[in-house]
Amino acid sequence: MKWGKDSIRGLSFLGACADAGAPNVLLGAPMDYSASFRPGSRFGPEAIRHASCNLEEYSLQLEKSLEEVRFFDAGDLLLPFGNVTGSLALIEKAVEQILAGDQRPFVLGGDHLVSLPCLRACARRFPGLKLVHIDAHADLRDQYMGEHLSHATVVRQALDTLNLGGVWQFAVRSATREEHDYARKHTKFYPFELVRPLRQAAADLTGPVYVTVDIDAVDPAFAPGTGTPESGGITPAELLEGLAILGECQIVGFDLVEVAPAYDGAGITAALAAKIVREALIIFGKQP
Ligand SMILES: [Mn+2]
Repeated sequence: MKWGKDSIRGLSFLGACADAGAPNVLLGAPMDYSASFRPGSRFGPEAIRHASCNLEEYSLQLEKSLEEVRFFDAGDLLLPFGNVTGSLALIEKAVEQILAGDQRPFVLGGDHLVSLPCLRACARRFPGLKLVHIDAHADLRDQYMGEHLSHATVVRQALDTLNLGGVWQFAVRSATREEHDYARKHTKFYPFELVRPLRQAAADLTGPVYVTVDIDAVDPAFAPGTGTPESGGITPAELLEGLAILGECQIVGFDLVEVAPAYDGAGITAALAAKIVREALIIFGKQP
């Protein structure tokens, strides 16, 4: 597909360049029809881009600037509303195209199910791909209300259908008993925390790694604009520190999902999300 023809160009993220061949590509996947509680994350990418206007390109924490990272903002995909499998197929095709150009995808959800097609494309290109999952929820259900394709099943689907080199889960504080049992058997499961266990796990994260961040990993006090808020979460500072630790690893794809701006009148969730995206681009972005 040709960017701008099959995708909508709206406001671009801070510091984006006009070169579609840039080494990094930001892409919105505004699908929220698998959300189990409050929908609205389809408006996440737009709100994150808008909030990015308030940021400096320079990161004081990283002592690096977004100006040192070339990235193209491909806008939001036009998805067939209500059609889950059709939307997932389009997202997968778009990410596949980014990877085929030797570019790195940075995807903005949408609900968490958008990570599945991103992972499918990345796992095909990078055999043995490892997954780092930062989320309040385990997302390990076999099905939700009879559906295997749901934002509550995404990590389970990835484990069941892709040949991954392992899944590391951090900051989880909500699961069913079945999910908890499954996590103990099949994932590297580090509930409640991020920084301390990630420091220890980073040495095992060799080879290509995909990072998915659900904004609800952060406490709803800092990120209320999300579909399934869960109290007792990590702080924004902890999440940003975690991303910096992951900078030691070979990150081949990244997504940030579940920002639903309608539940946050002050826009603090989108402000945080924009900062997470800026830091992720600086930390994981391929240099030209
Ligand atoms: Mn979640």
